[in-house]
Amino acid sequence: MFEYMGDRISNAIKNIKGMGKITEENISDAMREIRIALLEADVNYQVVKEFVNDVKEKALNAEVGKSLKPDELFIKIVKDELVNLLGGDYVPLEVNKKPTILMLVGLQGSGKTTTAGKLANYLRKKHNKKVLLVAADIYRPAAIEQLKTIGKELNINVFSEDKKVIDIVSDAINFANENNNDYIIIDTAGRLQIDEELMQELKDIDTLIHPHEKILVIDGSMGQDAINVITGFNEQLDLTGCILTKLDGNTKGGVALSVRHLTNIPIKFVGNSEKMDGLSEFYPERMAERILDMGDILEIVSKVEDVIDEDEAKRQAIKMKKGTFDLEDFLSTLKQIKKLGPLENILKMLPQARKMGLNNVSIDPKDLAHVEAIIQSMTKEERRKPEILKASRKQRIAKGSGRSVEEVNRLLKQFDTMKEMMKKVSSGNFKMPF
Ligand SMILES: Nc1nc2c(ncn2[C@@H]2O[C@H](COP(=O)(O)OP(=O)(O)O)[C@@H](O)[C@H]2O)c(=O)[nH]1
Ligand SMILES: [Mg+2]
Repeated sequence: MFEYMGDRISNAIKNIKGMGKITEENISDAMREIRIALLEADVNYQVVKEFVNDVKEKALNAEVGKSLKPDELFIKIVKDELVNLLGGDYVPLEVNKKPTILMLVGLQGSGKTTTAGKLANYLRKKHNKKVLLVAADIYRPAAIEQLKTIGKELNINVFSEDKKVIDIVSDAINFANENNNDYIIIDTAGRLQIDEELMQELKDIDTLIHPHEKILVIDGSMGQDAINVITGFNEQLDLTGCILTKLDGNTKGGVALSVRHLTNIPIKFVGNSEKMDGLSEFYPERMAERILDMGDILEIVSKVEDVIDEDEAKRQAIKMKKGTFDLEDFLSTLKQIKKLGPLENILKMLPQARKMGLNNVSIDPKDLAHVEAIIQSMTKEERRKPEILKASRKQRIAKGSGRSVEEVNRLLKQFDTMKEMMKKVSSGNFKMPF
């Protein structure tokens, strides 16, 4: 998402490099590129116009000081304005009531049921909450089944009854109170278009139970129409936030840049895969940095923190520093890395990832599995002291792992290179390649 737009903007800014100061003429090309980039990403026309004007005005009035060169200053202004456009501060989810009630609304197919599961998973993992999912989309039997399947997959309770929606939700609240649930997520029905009947049902639920969060789930790939949908729901329900789904792949994502400015409704999360962990908190600052290819280290850190065993990581870091990191440690690192999910997704978030071509790297999970198989076929002693590996041992390992001797050699060589690099990094002699 946003990659193409980000590249265009970054390129435009590059041209300002080397110029002594910011003048209307110096930045006019960059301003035009930014304007086109935003329009192509399907950002609302009015929003683009205001954004471009704001950046221009700020840039022309800015003092080029000692610390920032004109291009750095300009990029800072663009970044700050992007952050503004994306909504300024991160607006977290209400989590402190007991039970906190969250109602998901939206058109059919926008991703409500999937997002209900993702949120339940997130709340349990991140906030340690005991969540109850409520099946309130009763018009399509398949919808209830879908939520139940998700509940089973996540091992999270799904409340469902053969009653009217209003009765289901009030029974669900009683059930949650009796069962010590901290959080209730109501998966409501959607329509292809906003209609009276749907709105009335949602308003009835709202009046009866006053959910703490009323979140619109919206397909982020649907373009400008999304704004009308958001406004339509908001007029009736006074939304507390929205979640943009399907922002994976090549989605243009311009909606993300228009929502806050046009509707004042905060984006709380974005969905970026069909899987249950495909949900990210929406931090405007991090998003702006990703658009400008400044990377999203904090998101990486938060992912790593979720899955990595901290003590083990510390132990390994110390060994890396000392240069005593061996294949046994490498195997344990590999196992932890695997928990992070596809590596491509992590590489993409590194600073200058696009410049280094890391956004298009594809890593075959099989390669990692082969590496693991090879190391596993070694004895403990061999893992600790790879230098004892001579021809006959290598042959045994190749046989045991079903790989070739060449592959065993390649792995050993890569491991040596990696060890060398670690030493450099920890001794401070390592320079990033840009
Ligand atoms: N790629 C992708 N697909 C999603 C995402 N969220 C939902 N989907 C898919 O969109 C389709 C509709 O989702 P569903 O939750 O049933 O929508 P609902 O009708 O609003 O409940 C399903 O095939 C989901 O797997 C997302 O963030 N990314
Ligand atoms: Mg559904």
